[in-house]
Amino acid sequence: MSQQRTLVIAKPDAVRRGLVGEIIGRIERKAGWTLTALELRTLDRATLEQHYAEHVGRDFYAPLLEFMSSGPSVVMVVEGERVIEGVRVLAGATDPLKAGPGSIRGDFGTIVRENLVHASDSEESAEREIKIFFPER
Ligand code: RTP
Ligand code: MG
Repeated sequence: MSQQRTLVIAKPDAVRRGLVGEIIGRIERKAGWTLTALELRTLDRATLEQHYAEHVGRDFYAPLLEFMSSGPSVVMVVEGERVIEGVRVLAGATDPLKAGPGSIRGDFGTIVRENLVHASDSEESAEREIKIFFPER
């Protein structure tokens, strides 16, 4: 057993396109995974600067923050067996055209930036990111 927790964001494009139910449904149906926090929230710049600190200086950083603050997101914590790698697999590759069919990005995305979902990429990132969005946990 490898119980983990991860931070997942259904990004503003997912909310605008009515794909939140689809995304949450795929997560919920995985054996042994549980949603332990969930909030609809328009992310402010200060929060996003912390969250995307690793990308400061990249050419996509400014447009990424603009996009991520462009409307409400659904921010969640999901707990369960191998959930960190598991949600990354459900999401698919960063570029939706390179994400396999059956993945969220592969099935619904075309644009690299507007790729529907964020998921923590390691235990360290998950703990860091959960603290940013749900400091009480
Ligand atoms: P995420 O952090 O959102 O789960 O996605 P990721 O690990 O697959 O991708 P990452 O490299 O961490 O990039 C963060 C987000 O920035 C946007 N991006 N745009 N070349 C580009 O225009 C570009 N590259 C990345 C995407 O929204 C990506 O998810
Ligand atoms: Mg990332």
